[in-house]
Amino acid sequence: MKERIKKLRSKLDEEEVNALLINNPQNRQYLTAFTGTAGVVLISDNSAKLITDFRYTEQAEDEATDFEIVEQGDNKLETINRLLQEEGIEKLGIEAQGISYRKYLQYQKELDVELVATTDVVKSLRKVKDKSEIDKISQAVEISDYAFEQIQEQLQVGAIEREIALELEFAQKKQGATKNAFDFIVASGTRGAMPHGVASDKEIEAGDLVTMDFGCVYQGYHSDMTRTVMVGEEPTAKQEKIYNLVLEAQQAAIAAIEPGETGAEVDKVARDIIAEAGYGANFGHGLGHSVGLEIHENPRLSRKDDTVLEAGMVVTVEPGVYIPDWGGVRIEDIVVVTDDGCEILTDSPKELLVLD
Ligand SMILES: [Mn+2]
Repeated sequence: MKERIKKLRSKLDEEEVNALLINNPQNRQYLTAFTGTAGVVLISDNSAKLITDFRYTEQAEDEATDFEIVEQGDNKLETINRLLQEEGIEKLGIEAQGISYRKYLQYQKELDVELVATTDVVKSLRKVKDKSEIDKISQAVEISDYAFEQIQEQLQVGAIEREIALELEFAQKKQGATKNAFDFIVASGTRGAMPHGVASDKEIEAGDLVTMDFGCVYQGYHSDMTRTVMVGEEPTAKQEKIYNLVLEAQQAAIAAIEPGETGAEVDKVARDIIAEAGYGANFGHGLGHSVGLEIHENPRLSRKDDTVLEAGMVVTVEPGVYIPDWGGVRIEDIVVVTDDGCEILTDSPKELLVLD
């Protein structure tokens, strides 16, 4: 954590503030290693403090070993104000996205400092993951791979989408996941045309393509994967064609990922392949997003993101084709950008599985 504190301190001048107050829960965990759910971080040139309440002080002492733990009194803002005055802080950076407008008004009233809104200061540090973060993401991905292997036996004609989602959750939690990464998508048959069709009461029918998009949280870090499989029957020519098109686009995009490329350039590789086949209008979302302490982080692999990729960034690659009244296909892996390309963390097979 010392390295992260140091990097953040180097931003104080840039932001023209004497100290930063961090409210965002993921930023708090990133900086301190504290996994409790309440507390604010105060970082200046001379100190690194974690202010939390009575319920958490012991846990904070254990986890946030590079921080001075301050137990807040009955009035948290009074405690913060006292710390600011002790250090002679005049300009305090606050996270524009970390607090509500109501809180902002309270800060204005109770803190005797000038407040300076900052944007994405900690988040910009989080874009490139270090080894310990990549290890945790890899573990989360491994848990999801395990769940995908387990679910194949239950993916059969007559299974209910919601049951499949529940079994995926059970398999992941049994392997050590603490939470679901999001509401799982299990979309079969024509429902597959909805990119975000969360699991419903629909029964899976023979000849359905079934898209499952799921993930878990392991030690704070997320996995995210999508596989589309056939159930009950061999694929029709069109099902096979669309599947292979999405797979080709996905593999080409992965092959294009390396430091120096932008998110927009990588998105274009997949998008051009799908568009040339005549399905450009059926791929209506970005190619991928970063993952870490949050499920959707920046940079994105998207037409709108010109961020240059760097080694250590961890992104999903998830092209899809969605055809109304027919169905859809999406295939998603997580990759980590390396010095000369990328490494695919997701290990599940990608050829079209026919399950029965
Ligand atoms: Mn995703």
